[in-house]
Amino acid sequence: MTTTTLDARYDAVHKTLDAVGQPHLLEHYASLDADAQAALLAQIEAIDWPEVARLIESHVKNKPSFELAGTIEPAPSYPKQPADDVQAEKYAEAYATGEKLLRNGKVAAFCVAGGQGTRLGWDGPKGTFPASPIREASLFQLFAEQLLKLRAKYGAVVPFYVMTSPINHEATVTFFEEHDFFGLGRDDVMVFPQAMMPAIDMTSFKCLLAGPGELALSPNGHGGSLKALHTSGAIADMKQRGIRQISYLQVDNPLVKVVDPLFVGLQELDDTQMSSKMLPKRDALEKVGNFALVDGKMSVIEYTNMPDDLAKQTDADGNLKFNGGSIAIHVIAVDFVAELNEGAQGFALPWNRAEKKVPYYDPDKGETVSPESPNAVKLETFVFDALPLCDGSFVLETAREEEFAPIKNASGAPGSGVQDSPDTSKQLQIDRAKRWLSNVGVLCEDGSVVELKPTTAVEPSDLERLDLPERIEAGSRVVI
Ligand code: UD2
Repeated sequence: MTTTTLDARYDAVHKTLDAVGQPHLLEHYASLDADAQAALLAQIEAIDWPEVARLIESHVKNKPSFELAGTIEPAPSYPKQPADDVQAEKYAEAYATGEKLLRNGKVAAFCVAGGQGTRLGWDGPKGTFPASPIREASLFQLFAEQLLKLRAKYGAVVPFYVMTSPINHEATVTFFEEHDFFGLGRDDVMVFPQAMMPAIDMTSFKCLLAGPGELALSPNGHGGSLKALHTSGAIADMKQRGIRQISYLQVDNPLVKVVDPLFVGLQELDDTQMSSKMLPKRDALEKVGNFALVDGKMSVIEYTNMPDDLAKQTDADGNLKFNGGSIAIHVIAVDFVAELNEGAQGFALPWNRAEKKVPYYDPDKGETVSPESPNAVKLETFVFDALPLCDGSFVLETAREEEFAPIKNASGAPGSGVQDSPDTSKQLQIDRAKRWLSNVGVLCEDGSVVELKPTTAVEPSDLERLDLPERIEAGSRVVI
């Protein structure tokens, strides 16, 4: 029975692959045992082959040149601090609205953690990386602790959704299980994998095998989250819980506000569908997306697609014209994701091409070879490309030192100047903790190291009325 089913599946898969010029993927099929055969067929069946064939023509055989068509203007943004009394009133109302949503259990947190984190060189899902300065708490733990604090403050659960990829899914689930879901409760954490795309050889235009019975696959980009939220049942689960807004974060930023009442409340008040946080760029070419209105539509132009001359343009005062950098923090309406997926037309985000070194199976050598230079094209979609599909979207400026301390690159030797590393992130976490404590009168001497647990404070006002030390002495290491 099983064999007949496998045979039937093999025939169907073979036909599909033949039609798109990729039958070599089954070349070693006969040498595999039944389990491996079934696993290979399952991998192949999960892929939209006509789409892959189209993309090979458009994005592999050809390098699509990114064209900035239409009018491109800097996107307006809400300032960090309200500009006048009217705006101050609006911010206060938005904050209160966000808090009400939290109290009524209408907000979910969603972390995209399907990336491969290759730059960091950490052997495991990035969320398991020890990120905090003293406790070495993992990124997942730091986010979970914020959620516990929000639960304590508002008396309602903020469910946590985590997107993995098939590559790190099991390791992520095991990590949460080993840590007893950090006290959040298994029922309020949902971990689901995103879809994958095959890596395509740059010269033969064939999809690569990682082994005789395995495709070389990689996650389809965080844009894949908008489909995965639907196919995994996460959106249905959110609807059932009455969730209205999704607070979207990347896995790499320990200073992110997992839910910001002001941000969520503004989206509710403005009745927008997907909105973003931004900070002024460090310099014209900082590796963050650029907010722009393209033909009047809110967009992010990724740094890799932003022409240098446009990035460097200045206004009459000599300030960068496109100074709004995206830090990949969004609030997304549940209804928007549902509409995208349930709409009669379906939806598609543009694909991005990246040339990468992808290990591949060499049948002559009978082994997997690691190339020394890029040999393959990987294809990804980006979540921010959903912004132009929105009916309404705003940008909220935020303070870099308060909300952005990403961990992207392995720390260099002291003095090497590597940015966005565990070392730079820890320093930013310490600096913020000291700033918050100083504001409530704690004297933090130079040379002290302080870690503020998210269960103690998710914002400065949480420290008021706490029993805190008067002074933290130089040389001491204190967790509060
Ligand atoms: C991202 C943004 C950049 C800026 C910066 C801020 C993109 C393309 N660029 O740059 O504009 O906002 O962050 O820190 O996003 N991920 C998945 N599945 C995937 C690929 C990525 O879940 O298939 C997750 C990944 O786990 C991480 C996040 O997306 O949480 C960002 O991925 P990245 O490291 O590729 O993005 P980066 O740092 O180049």
